[in-house]
Amino acid sequence: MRIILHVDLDAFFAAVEEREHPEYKGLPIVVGADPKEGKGRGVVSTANYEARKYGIKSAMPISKAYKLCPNAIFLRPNFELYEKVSENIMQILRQHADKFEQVSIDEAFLDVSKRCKNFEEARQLAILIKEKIFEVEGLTCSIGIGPNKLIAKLASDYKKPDGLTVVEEEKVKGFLEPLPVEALLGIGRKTAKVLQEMKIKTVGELAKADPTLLISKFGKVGAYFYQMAHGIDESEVTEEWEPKSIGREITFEKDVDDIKFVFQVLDELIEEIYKELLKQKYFFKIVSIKIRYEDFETHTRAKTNPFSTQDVRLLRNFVYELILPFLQKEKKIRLIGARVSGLNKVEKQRKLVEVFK
Ligand code: TTP
Ligand code: MG
Repeated sequence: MRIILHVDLDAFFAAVEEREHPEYKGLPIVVGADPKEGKGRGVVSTANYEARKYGIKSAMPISKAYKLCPNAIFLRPNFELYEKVSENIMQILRQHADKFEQVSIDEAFLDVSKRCKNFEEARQLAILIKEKIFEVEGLTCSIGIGPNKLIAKLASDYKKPDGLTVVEEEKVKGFLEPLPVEALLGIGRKTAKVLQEMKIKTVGELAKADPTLLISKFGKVGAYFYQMAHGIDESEVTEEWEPKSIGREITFEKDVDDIKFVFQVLDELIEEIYKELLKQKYFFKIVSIKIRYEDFETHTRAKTNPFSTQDVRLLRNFVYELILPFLQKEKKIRLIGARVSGLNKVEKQRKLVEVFK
């Protein structure tokens, strides 16, 4: 039997700001782009729970957030600080896991199957972890405990903020049944709508659906939906996650349709990424791009190079190649970004070549 914890910090960026500014306590806080009195561009990174009462949430246009609550405290994100806080917390978490996997800046899985004999011991460990995080960083988190990553993640989401939800193997079915299908990873609004047409609204209903019908409707992922609905997830907690990536993105002051200008800005972003790579002495393997149109339709694409490199021409070629198909639309562009990941301190391939020379 496996015992997995999923830890997710509460309103992370906003909670850090609240800690840094005790004078904001109890007030709605929105971290994100400058609202410029409702005319601002860009989006909300996150909002504290007070601000969420007004309907403000992550990824919403900042102008809409301003409309919903003009009196909220609007702050620009301080990524350096959040990254430092995140590092400290991940270090605490790592110490309490047999296997550890950081999933994002404020989220991690801990496999504790060896160190905890049963779910009760895991619950005690989770309480201890919550206390430590609060003691060291003054922040709260929500923890889910389950027999696999899927259930642990759903459980941490179940009660927020400052939640602790334990779902033992025998309780999985009852826990999943009433959840809306959108709670499952990969089921967004579009898929949920198709499912609804099939009279499937809850995970329990999804579990009872005919799997061949799901596959005929959704292809391979249909089988995956069916598995998730039954609480099946064999994936391991893996430590291979590459925490570092270097990226830059920009939201234009005005939506843009001048392709030449887009390439100019892209070149600047690439140059900045390249400088940062040299500064931090990293070699990359993966290049990704992001583009958002005026109607908020957003796309990301990535391409992996077979070896680690620091070659700025390769970086530029990859970015161009990835972004090109998205520049041939009628729509104006609101945001573009580029990122390198799969970072390494050594240029593996070249070392090998040198050995064989
Ligand atoms: P989340 O864990 O998704 O959100 P949260 O921690 O703010 O709130 P919750 O209590 O619901 O967990 O994301 C972690 C941080 O990542 C969040 O504080 C800000 C950042 N983020 C963005 O910048 N943009 C986004 O769209 C999302 C979802 C998060
Ligand atoms: Mg969070």
